[in-house]
Amino acid sequence: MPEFLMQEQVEKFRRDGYLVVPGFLASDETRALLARCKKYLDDFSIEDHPMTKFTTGDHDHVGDDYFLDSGDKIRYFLEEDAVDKDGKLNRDKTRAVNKIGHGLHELDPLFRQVTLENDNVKAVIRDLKCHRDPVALQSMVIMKQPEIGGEVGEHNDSTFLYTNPPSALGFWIALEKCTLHNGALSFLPGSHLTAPITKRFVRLPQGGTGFEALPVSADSMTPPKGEYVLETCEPGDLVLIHGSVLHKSERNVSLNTRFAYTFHVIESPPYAEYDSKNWLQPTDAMPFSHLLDRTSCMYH
Ligand SMILES: O=C(O)CCC(=O)C(=O)O
Repeated sequence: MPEFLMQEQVEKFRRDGYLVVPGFLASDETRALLARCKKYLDDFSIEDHPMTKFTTGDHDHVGDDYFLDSGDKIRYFLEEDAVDKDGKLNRDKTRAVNKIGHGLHELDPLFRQVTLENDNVKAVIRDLKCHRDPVALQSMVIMKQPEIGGEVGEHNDSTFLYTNPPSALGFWIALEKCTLHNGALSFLPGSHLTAPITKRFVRLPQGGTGFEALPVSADSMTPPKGEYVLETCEPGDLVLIHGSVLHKSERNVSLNTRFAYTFHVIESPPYAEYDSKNWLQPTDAMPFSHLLDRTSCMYH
């Protein structure tokens, strides 16, 4: 018997590659996280910022140290359309940040509490039975600012958080209402079973980041079938995202923000290998935190 999810939810996750879990966080927890995000925006010092942008598009160069060294820090990445050609913000800083990452789950007590210290997170991981010794490796708040919140193109998360074999699992929690107009997530159900991981996001030897092709056998290249399903969410809803499922989100064309908190979990050695090519590297001071107590890893 699952501990937190219902059996039908576990089966739905296995079939579709994602699952919406309504009301995962209580409304006071959700409100506290949202208030914390707003405090980060108020405290943001734009004067010290290298104007780094982050996009998951193939052609954008995102390889600067501000991004690559953000795994054990709390750093700010700007919406592309918030920065003029001369590098100046064209709006208030609190409406210019696209995301904050990638060490919130380690460094901020509130985010730590809902991530590493959350018994429901641990129970969900045990329920899904995808990992034996899972670690949390990154976290972000994604803001999707009004009118300019950038689209996130079709992708799967194991491309960006690659292990061999692939093992990424995303926890994505709506902190505000997510609608058709402000960039709710949409998914291609079942694509985690048919779409292979064809490339991985790596640190390039010459500096910066790029994509490296992965060997994929011709017979595993089934073009994904079906249609994208939009998943609108209420504040506090959790979306579990299998690392291989294709998903995306559209540009925020509304006047509302769309704040969400997300963190990712991967399997650890000897069950999966995480190598030095990955853009995100653990540091001695901040290794990836194990989520389950090691004796309970034998649970599976
Ligand atoms: O929050 C979004 O709009 C996109 C999130 C996403 O695709 C991800 O976390 O993999």
